[in-house]
Amino acid sequence: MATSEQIIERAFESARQRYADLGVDVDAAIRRLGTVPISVHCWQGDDVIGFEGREESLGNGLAVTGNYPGRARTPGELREDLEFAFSLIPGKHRLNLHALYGEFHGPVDRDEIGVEHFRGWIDWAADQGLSLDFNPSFFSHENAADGFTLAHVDSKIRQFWIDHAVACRKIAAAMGEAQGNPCVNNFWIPDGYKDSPASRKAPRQRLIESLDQIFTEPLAPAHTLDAVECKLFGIGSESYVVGSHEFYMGYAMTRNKVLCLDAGHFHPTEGIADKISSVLLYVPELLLHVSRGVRWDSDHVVTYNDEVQSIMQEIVRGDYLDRVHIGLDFFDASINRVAAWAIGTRNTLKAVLAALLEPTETLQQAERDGDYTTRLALMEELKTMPLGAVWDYYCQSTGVPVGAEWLERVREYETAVQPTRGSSVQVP
Ligand code: RNT
Ligand code: ZN
Repeated sequence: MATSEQIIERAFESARQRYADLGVDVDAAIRRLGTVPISVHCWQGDDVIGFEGREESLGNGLAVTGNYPGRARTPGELREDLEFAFSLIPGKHRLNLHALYGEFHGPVDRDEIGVEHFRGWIDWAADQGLSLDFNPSFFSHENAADGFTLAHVDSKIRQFWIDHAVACRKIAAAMGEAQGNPCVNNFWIPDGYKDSPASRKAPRQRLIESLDQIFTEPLAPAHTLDAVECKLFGIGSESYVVGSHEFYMGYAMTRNKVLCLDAGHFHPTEGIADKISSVLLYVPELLLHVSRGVRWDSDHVVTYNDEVQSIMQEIVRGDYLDRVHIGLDFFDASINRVAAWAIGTRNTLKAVLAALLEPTETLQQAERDGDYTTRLALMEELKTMPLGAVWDYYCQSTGVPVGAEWLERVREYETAVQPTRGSSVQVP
């Protein structure tokens, strides 16, 4: 009787033949997939709480719902969960840290943080062979309590956040230097109004001034790249967000910054896939926050849906894999948090694989020839090609669980490791 490994291999052999018939080189697609890092966000692991010892819930429009047991409460627990999550995900990826995840050992305000608070993460990442990305944290803090930070009317508050941002750029540069590749440092600034502003202009003028101050010091692009993330609306900023798409599109273009597009930050029926080929005409690189909004920017776990498939198709069809940093941004506390990472990251990678398994040249030639019949027919046939067989083989050959086998591992982990954790916030 054939072993399950042999069954996977046989299915792969026949899938490889089916794709070859369409002119697709499956081995080349798998090799390319192995070079695509996904920047996995640390904050799914603990509901965006971090290690500052705060007890209060999130602020500034971020909302996490659910109370699934086993939340990581210390850097050690978070790393333990991440190591386990990465063991369920094929390929080599990155870890995206927020500033509030430093190891502070006592009260350290956001404007006082330094590389020393991230030494543990840098060492751990080196040990794991992982690279790091970073984010200043402009939320869940008394200086952000009224919904404004870098665009605040009070110059002292603006200065506090400028100092935080400058400190974060130094940390990101140190991470990049240590790992030998740029640490993408993403700026999301929540500032906005719940109700109709009397001046949409003034906060934008203040924000651009604050940002220009923050970015005065040029840092080596080999160490860190600054990214700016736009948003249309949030909880408590329904009527106006200072850092809108137009604001940051212009900012990134004129200041040579990476633009960050979050899949949940636009009108509910607006996707980010169509934007990629436009913005890459004007900005050098893009950062994506692959996420899933359900009716609003709800940050649900990424599923293998049309939106994610279109995003990856656009990246591959446009030959943009080297100019797009693929990051994740979701937080769900109603399911096992490690499973959330596994589901969202595996789906993102599966969508990259599907895009790499398209006969791109054939489709684009048909289009150039005006043969839209072939274009549509092939795109539809591709939907039922044996992607799953190639994905399973990729998982098997990289030594990670095949199919829903990863869920069994999560169940074991859930019984062996996570129950030892209480539910309260613990100061490390
Ligand atoms: C919020 C933004 C932002 C955050 C993280 C925690 O709407 O999407 O990226 O989710 O920085
Ligand atoms: Zn985001």
